[in-house]
Amino acid sequence: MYPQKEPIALVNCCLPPPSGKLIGPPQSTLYLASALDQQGWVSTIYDTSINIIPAEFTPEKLYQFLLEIPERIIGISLWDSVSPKVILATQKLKEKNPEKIIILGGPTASALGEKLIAYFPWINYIVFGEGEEVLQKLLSWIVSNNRSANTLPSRVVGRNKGGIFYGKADISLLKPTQIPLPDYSLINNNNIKYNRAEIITTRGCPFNCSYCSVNNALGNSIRYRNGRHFFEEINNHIYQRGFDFIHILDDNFGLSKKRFLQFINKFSARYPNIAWSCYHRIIDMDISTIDLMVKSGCRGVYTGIEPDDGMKSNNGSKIFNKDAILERIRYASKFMNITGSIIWGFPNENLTQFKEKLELIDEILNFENVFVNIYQLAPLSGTRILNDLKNRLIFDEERISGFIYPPYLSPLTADEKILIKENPVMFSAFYHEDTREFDNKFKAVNKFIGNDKQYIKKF
Ligand code: B12
Repeated sequence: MYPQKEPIALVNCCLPPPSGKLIGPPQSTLYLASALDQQGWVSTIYDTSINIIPAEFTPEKLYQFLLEIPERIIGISLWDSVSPKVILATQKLKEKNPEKIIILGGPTASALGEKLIAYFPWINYIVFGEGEEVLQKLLSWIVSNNRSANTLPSRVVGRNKGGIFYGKADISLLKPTQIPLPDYSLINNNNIKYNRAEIITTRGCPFNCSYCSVNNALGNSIRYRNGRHFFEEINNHIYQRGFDFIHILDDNFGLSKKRFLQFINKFSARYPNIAWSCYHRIIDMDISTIDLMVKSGCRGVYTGIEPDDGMKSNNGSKIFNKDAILERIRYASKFMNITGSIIWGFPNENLTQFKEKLELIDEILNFENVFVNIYQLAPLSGTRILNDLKNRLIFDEERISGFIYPPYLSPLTADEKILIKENPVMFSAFYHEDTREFDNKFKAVNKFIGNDKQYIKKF
């Protein structure tokens, strides 16, 4: 018999970054571990991104990694980029150790839900959405003697001998201030490997961009943490962990202008010698906002240069507001790094719009301190664009988006390719649109960037 509250493993199954890249502790598993800790559950965080090197990241290596985990219950954060590896590695793990209990959560688990259990019967539970409260309820349920669907949270799907069952107990979204602060003592001796302090000050996104999958896990509305709550976290990074740079992970930190300006004022008053960076829509960064950002220590902005940043044309499709984008990047890049990402390969993007994107990149790269990523569209699970494309997707290992599977990683194994080909619904992010227009664009991009799947250029 297992005692009540047995230890649990939390695995951040993230693609390992290339060497030299800045990396922060995984927020997802850290939040989960901190919430579990408050309820008396002991968890250990395992992170593939710091313990496996990119060139060795194969399903077999992941299996070996999971095999060494002593805990019986293993919760894994699932992302599209790693899902073939996780599926193959957990299958092997369950063959070797059938008593292991596999729980999948995170972006891909939230998007695919019960399909994962139906297709891959060695997976025991799927958790949809935020896990802080749900996971401890699921764990209590697993170790209890009274296991009825009525007492299982409705955001859990499970498998037993009778097939798939759904939790029925109501559970609501957490208010951000109810969520315990990430407790960095829980990453123990791995602390040394994480070289960037990161925070996220919101949960969810009010938009529904066709290519983005954030709403699946965190909801289609935005919930803000209050300043007191997240400044306490910033304080810990600076005074307990010794960081002098804070990277803010919110998808669009400037969404509420009022809140953004409050942050800038408070930050510069409290920490005159600490720098920060964030994700921000470039179109919302007018000159006076940029000045305030710079004054408060902002040294980097990551921004999507997307059709969504443009204005509507007469026929309703999105076009670039090119001059406004250029003006903002020209000015901001005098004071900070600007990393722009452009996605190409939208089905409704005509060749003229596509060429405009390439020309814009050329112009942006004339400025100093500018980096550009050119990404092939990856139809992520649970996205609107996948819904549009689902009947005309094709898998070609030479044309996998570098967004989802960068070229510095170990090539996909034969097993992974078979799995992906057999299950387009589950692994759509590795596919692309099967049209001549896509091929033409693919060739044009390769000509432009010189055959480099993940293009990053700095002047
Ligand atoms: C930080 C970040 C990264 C970091 C990774 C940090 C890490 N985990 O090690 C870096 C920069 C390396 C990165 C890379 C990539 N990312 Co990224 N990233 C983010 C970002 C901005 C924040 C993630 C975060 O910390 N969120 C806050 C936490 C609290 O939320 P959460 O992670 O969803 O976790 C909660 C729940 O999902 C759930 N949960 C999560 N795991 C588990 C596990 C269990 C067992 C349970 C029960 C519950 C559970 O509970 C958590 C707490 O409530 C998100 C966008 C976003 N706002 O979330 C994109 C996002 C997660 N990334 C995304 C993508 C596509 C990528 C890349 C594939 C592509 C790229 N080039 O960016 C790579 C590949 C990474 C990989 N894992 O293989 C997509 C995921 C899509 C998908 N379905 O896979 C997102 C949603 C962005 C988007 N716009 O679509 N990313």
